[in-house]
Amino acid sequence: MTERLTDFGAIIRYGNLFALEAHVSVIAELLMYRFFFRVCLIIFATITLDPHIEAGAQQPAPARKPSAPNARVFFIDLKDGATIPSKIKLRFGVENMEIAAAGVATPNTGHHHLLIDTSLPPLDQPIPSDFNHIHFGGGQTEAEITLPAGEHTLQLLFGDQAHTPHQPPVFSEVIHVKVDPVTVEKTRTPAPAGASVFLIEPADGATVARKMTVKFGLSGMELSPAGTSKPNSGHHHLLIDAPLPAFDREIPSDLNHVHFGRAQTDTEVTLTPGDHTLQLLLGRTPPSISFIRPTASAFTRTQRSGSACAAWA
Ligand SMILES: [Cu+2]
Repeated sequence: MTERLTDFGAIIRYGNLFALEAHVSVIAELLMYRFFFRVCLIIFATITLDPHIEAGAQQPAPARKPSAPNARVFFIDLKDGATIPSKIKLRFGVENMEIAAAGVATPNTGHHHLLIDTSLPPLDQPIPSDFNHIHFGGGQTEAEITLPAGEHTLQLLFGDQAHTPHQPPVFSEVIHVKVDPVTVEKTRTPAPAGASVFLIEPADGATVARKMTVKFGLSGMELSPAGTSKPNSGHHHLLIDAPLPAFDREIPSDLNHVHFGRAQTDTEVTLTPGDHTLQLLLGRTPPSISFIRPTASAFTRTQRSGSACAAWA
């Protein structure tokens, strides 16, 4: 800071010398303001932080209750690395201690706390209560939770009647889970009345070439690429030999559910000889959500006779 202040002096002095006074003093002024602002900010931050530092330092650690020898808590039927549905019922186990509701001061008892996507809190303090630290102060041993798609960690931490971990603390191993996006419920956007999607090509019952072009039609709505949030719009999904998927879930993405997220209106499909079904389903993608009312076209049956090497219509 001192160095910078000297610099300001230099700028101002030399500024005068080179008759650039006005210009330089504006810069100097701006720099001064910046310096002043920074000093204010530091002072402000110190004032703001201080009470917290003091509060943390002065909070007396509550007396911790002893845990029973070999006490342990664990998830029942949940393995580390498991892929789980978005909504899941978790069951909590405890061994060598008993469950008691919060406030009940019986020795060798406590209640479960579920830690979601967080590490162990300070063990000599009451366990925080928020979205990441869920208390089961009623003595519950199971809970239904809903997690967003993706990877998460789950851990159990036992707490006494005052929500403070025992001494030594009793906690489970960290369980890593992956939530399958297909199981995440989606809020659906209403489709305008009369909107429909349909296959322009091929016709229902047509015998087609093994490799053929499928053309998609849409009326009463507009096409928009995946990820855009234009109202009354969506993109095509071609269902090949697949029934309609659940409408309140993300449309699966695999060989039987082909997404046309760039708002394409046709595609080339290669089918094995035999009977197949093709169906269109209009959908939207996150963040603007997945499905609209099923405006799926009628099934189009395409056929290919078993005889090989012929020219297909
Ligand atoms: Cu608690």
